[in-house]
Amino acid sequence: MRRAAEISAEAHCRAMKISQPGLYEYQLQAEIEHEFMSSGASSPAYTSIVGGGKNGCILHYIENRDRLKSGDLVLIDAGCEYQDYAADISRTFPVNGRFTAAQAAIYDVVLAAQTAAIDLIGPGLEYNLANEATIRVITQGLVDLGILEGSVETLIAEGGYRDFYMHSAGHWLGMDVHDVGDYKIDNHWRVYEPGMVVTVEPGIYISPQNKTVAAKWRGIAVRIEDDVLVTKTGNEDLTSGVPKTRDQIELLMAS
Ligand SMILES: [Mn+2]
Repeated sequence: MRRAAEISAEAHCRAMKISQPGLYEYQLQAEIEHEFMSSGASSPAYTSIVGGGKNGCILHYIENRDRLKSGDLVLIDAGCEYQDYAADISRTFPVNGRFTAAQAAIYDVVLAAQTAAIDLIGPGLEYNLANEATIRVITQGLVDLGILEGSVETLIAEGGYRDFYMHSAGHWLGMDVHDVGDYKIDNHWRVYEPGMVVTVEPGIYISPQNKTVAAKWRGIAVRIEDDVLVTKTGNEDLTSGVPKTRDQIELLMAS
């Protein structure tokens, strides 16, 4: 799994470095999958998602046939299968290498949510704490940006964030990308044990048709996903080989 994660991280770096306006989404897919298999992976672990601009709002977008535009983000969810084990990484970066102010604001909320969630993964901690952390940080962030209105507590209790964050924070990862294993036992959240691997993948998706938000936000989609191993003392991010802060991404893309 460590090797599957390394290869997949390297492939995402390759996509960032080669990205430019005018390429087709499938051309980034080709770069990613070339990197997988030339590094010894047998195949992608699932159909690669490469969504430029508003296509990132479509959660399982696999057409990958549109042209990438300057000023848009591109959301890539792709991981390889190596010796029967899967990796699963998402990164979102600007097609032209520079985040706009609106994209940066959304990006930083998603990254803060992911960081908060990873901090809550470790032996003895309940599975759902990380998910709850992503909901809290994303809801607070959307309120701070004026995208949601009202009290954070009420928006969380009533699911007011779900127009923008409509999936949960992750899943077990192993020989299958959505690996076998219970999330609850006897109606109680499972507790992490060393050796488990889980994905952490919060996102914010602002529909291009959403007239309740200012025009500058519409069509922005960001997901950040890493593969996290539970260790005896905490956790280890197996996919840290691909940058995820805005500065790191812009630096890599400029190189
Ligand atoms: Mn995933």
